[in-house]
Amino acid sequence: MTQKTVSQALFERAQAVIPGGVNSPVRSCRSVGASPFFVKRAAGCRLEDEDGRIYLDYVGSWGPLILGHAHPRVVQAVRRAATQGTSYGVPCRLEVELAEKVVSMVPSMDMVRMVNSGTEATMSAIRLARGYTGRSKIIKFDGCYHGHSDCLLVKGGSGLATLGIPGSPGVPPEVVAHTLSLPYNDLASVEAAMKAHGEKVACIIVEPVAGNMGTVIPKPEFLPGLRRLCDTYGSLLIFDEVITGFRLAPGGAQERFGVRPDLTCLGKIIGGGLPVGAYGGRRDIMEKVAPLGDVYQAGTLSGNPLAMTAGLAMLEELGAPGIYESLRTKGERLEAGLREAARIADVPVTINRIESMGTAFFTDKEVLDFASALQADTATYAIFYREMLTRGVYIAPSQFESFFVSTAHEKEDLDRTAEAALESLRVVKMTQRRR
Ligand code: HOZ
Repeated sequence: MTQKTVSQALFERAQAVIPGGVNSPVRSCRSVGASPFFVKRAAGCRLEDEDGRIYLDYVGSWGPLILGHAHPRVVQAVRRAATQGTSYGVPCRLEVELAEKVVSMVPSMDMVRMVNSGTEATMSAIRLARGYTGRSKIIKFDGCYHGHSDCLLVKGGSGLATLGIPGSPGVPPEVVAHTLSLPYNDLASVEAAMKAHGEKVACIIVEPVAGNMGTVIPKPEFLPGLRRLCDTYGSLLIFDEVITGFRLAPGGAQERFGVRPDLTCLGKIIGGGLPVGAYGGRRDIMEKVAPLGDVYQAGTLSGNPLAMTAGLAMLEELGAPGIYESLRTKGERLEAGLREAARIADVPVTINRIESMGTAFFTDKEVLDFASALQADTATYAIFYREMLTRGVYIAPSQFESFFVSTAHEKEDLDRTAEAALESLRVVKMTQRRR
């Protein structure tokens, strides 16, 4: 009888006291027919599990760790802040400094409010859009995921796509009655919906590059088209830049694509690996937020000094010359390695990548929206995931998530990943032949 690994033993214990043994569903690894490994420590682009196995990490805590794990500057800042107290519940200097930094980096933001997660940011931005416009309807896109607040749990990506859950019990139909979900990248359908309901639409919320149905890149006319339609009908455009913010460029997707939303939601990188979210935008809209205005939103841990200092250290570090060029080059190298591996192993793969994020979909078709993402062969992805893990490379345990390259990934790491991909894809090919 083989002995249980420490991770297996921990997972057993976890399942007795935590639903599914995990605090967020995708990491249960169910959809890839695996069980999770438990992390002991992490540094740079590597994770070490409780059994002493080391993995090259392309999940990066699902996006925040653009500088890799335990970046010395971030660690030092958090350490220093912790000795001064871990939560105040009254304003502190670090909140002002991070807010100033964020407003200076994100092109469309005049003001920003800190919250504790991306979910809180999108939930609050939607409330604000409704409060500001006095309208109820919202438009979102199939396969985009904006966290787990009730009105946004319609045809969502990420865990909903991974587990095949279209919506969620517990969300009353009345709560989502005002949510319209449309195909991503399909401007004609947005035009038609706005023609029918535009005067009642408070906002259009979109991931400017989708990261939660796997990476899906907007067609050139998509984001400018959304901007135009919002202007025509007096609706607000909300960019959910929880993933793309500070990743695609210092000013996120809005800088990369030159389209200005009215409100922006941030998360992940803004917290430097600690739990932070934020929403912000035009001054006249943000002035509707309490205590200036009557749209209520609050939080005991909002503006937490440890989180603020981690975010600030990370954003300052991202200002170093050449960071984004280097991230792009690394992204290109990883993509090229994966493409070559797929070509040699003769496995059809469609790779969507932009800058340092992307997804390899197991399909020979273009992936432009949720419907085409769902055409990908998830059974093959599951084999690929397990084979990569065996070779010490950790990719997202779901076809409907993105990979992230960090500044800590070196050329050698990327090349080793390509080698692991080739070996893994050869196994995939053999399995496909046997099917
Ligand atoms: N939904 C996030 C990924 N897009 C987080 C998943 C997790 O933390 O398990």
